Amino acid sequence: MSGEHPTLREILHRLQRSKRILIVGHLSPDGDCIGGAIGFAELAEKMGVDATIFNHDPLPTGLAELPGAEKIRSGATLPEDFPSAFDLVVCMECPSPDRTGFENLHRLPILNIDHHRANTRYGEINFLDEEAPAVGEMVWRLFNLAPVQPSKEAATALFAALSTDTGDFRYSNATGEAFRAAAEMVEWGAEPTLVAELVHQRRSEGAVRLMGEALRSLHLESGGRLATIEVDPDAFARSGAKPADTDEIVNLPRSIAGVEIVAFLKELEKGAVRISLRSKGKLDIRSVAVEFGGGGHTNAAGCTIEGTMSRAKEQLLPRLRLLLGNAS
Ligand SMILES: [Mn+2]
Repeated sequence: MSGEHPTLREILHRLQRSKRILIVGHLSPDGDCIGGAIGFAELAEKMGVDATIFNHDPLPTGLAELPGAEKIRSGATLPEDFPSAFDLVVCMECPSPDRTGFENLHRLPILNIDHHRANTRYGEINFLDEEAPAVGEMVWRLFNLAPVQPSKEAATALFAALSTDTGDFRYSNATGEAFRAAAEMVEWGAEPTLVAELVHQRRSEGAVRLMGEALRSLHLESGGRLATIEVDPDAFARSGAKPADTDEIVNLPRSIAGVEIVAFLKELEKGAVRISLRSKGKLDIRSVAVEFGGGGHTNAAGCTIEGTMSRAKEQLLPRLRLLLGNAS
């Protein structure tokens, strides 16, 4: 087994040597980690391996209705029969083990599946590809080689992974390969319309009202190239939104002509500001997130800054202006 760059065949062989695997996604699971996990679980089951999906955090509204998601369990601590009932852990798009929210995963061998650039290679096997548009696409590749056929359910889950991570095939990672994968998933029975409904038409009233609260804070600067938008605990209280109801807010300023960078600042409790960053084109927003202890991708990244909202902006905005300055 080559730990450095395992082949798809080596990964399938390692899976086949297992009897019961535990698949774990990252905190605040998203479409890619959920869809990738559902797809991988079916691949394992069809190869005769029992699979359990267990996340630290519950599924977001909408994606919780994805066929297959009903099998996903969640909890603050690992299942009681861990590690004895399992012989392999599969981490689905976790750049480091702590992103799972669990400790002690290392009591079992780990298969580490990820497409983040800064993955710490913590697995016995590291199936890593930073060029991959989604981990769902990486699972699709495994299915293509495996002697089993994915069901309509697995195909839809993998399509959900791919379409959410490519922003409905709008981001720069929507490569020819991504479209080829999507085409095959649809041929396997994936339902793009269902996925679009679950992703875009399952918001709570509070989530939409929170968008209104956030839009009132919208601020443009640097000649309209940099947009900030924010929500604080009062905005959550007024709108009736939950902490997870913020997915779409960072995208609102992105629709404005001329905006190249968006910073969405979310203060859930006094003293810490969670920041989602988005950029267009070659602007590497991840480089800024990393400076504040965060991570992500070239055009989508995040970090947390301790302190008040105004203090967070004082630290963050000069760095974003610098990134824009270097690009112009
Ligand atoms: Mn992903």
